[in-house]
Amino acid sequence: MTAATIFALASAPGRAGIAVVRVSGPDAARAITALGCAAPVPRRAMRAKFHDAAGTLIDDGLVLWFPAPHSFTGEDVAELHIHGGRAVIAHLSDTLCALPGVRPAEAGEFTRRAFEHGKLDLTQAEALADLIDAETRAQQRQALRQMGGALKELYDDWRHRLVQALAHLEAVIDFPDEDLPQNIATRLWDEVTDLRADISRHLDDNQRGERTREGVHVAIIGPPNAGKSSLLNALVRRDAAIVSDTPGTTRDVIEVHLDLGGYAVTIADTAGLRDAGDAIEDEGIRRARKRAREADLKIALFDGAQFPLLDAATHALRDAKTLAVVNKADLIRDAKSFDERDGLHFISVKTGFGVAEFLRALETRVREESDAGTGAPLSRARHRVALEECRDSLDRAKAAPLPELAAEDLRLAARALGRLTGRVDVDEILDVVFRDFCIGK
Ligand SMILES: Nc1nc2c(ncn2[C@@H]2O[C@H](COP(=O)(O)OP(=O)(O)OP(=O)(O)O)[C@@H](O)[C@H]2O)c(=O)[nH]1
Ligand SMILES: [Mg+2]
Repeated sequence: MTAATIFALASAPGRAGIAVVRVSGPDAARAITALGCAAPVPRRAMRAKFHDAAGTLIDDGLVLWFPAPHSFTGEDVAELHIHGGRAVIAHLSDTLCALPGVRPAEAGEFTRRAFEHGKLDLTQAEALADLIDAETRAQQRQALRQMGGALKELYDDWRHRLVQALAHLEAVIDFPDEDLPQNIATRLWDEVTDLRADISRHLDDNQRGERTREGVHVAIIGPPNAGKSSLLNALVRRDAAIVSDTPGTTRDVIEVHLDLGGYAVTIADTAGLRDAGDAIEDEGIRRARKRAREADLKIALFDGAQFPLLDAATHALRDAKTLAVVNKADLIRDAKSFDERDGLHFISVKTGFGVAEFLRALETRVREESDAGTGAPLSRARHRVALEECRDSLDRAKAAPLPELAAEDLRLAARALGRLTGRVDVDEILDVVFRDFCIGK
């Protein structure tokens, strides 16, 4: 059965200057002819008047023709540029839908076809989705790098090395009496050990890629009335959280998203830490502590009205992932206190004192938690799971009592890598065997 020809609005829905409708599949050429367009020159924007079956004008626009296989999907693709009005888009969609063999595309179907035609692998397809969702520069950068094949090349290379090692092991098993190169077993296990080390290093990246993609989680914690909600509002420049001089104002976790120096950050304002004795506030404080535990970074906010006293419960939560800040610096008379003592940042949300410097420090920490800007960090939990499975299989292979069992584990390891890029085939193992050693003649 031949594939259906699919079409969809490729630009965002709604009113716009221009809308782009993409058509892909074996009937794409017939579809544009049916719309009344002359045969277009490949990859050239051509002026076109689109008509429906009754000959009524739909719109005056452009058509771009990408014949297979040199198109995004690998099939014949036409891009129809029309005016972005609802009536025009609906008229064109209805006309296309009425053509035989043509139907609306399902979600992700163009990319799926591109994958099926080998135009991109799974990591590139994921990167394309990430690029469309990217809201910050760092997310954009990471998605572009991955779309360019950074992860694909890395995983394909590992898989190639593994398949090679497996082929050599199969040779040792199947042809023990043949004239195999010397030390072949030692060499293949050295290669497996090296590969395992490479995978471990990649996994052990402190989840930078995932953080860039999903955002760095920052929790603001501190005693009641320190100005946590005021700081949150200042960061997002709007009244996201209620501020009042009543201690215990914030009870639930309040989350806001912001772009900090190009990095996606989720900041959580939490209930002030104290022995409240009030069931609702206690629950809020339990949530605050939970959020503090789960956060990538913490801002421990102390109340400058109490300074030099630092709240003990907050102080106890300070660790390497904490930026310690004293707010209400405007109430501190002794300006000498502001010397960077104890790693404390002094700010006043009220007057703006020290806030810009603190933001820069926060930005630096967020950058450190995210993608370092080079290399190809793994960006999804799916990658992590598959790589951990691969590493476990390699460990089992190394510990296996029989070469046959080791080979099975290496096969599982290769399959885990194959799942990452969406390529799982076994014939190539045989190919390598016969290319490397002319066994059996
Ligand atoms: N003088 C001074 N007052 C401030 C400053 N920042 C906040 N405040 C005041 O401190 C009080 C408490 O502020 P909030 O932001 O509600 O404090 P919070 O830490 O969220 O308090 P809880 O939600 O109760 O835990 C409010 O009256 C703010 O106006 C500051 O820099 N200087
Ligand atoms: Mg608050």
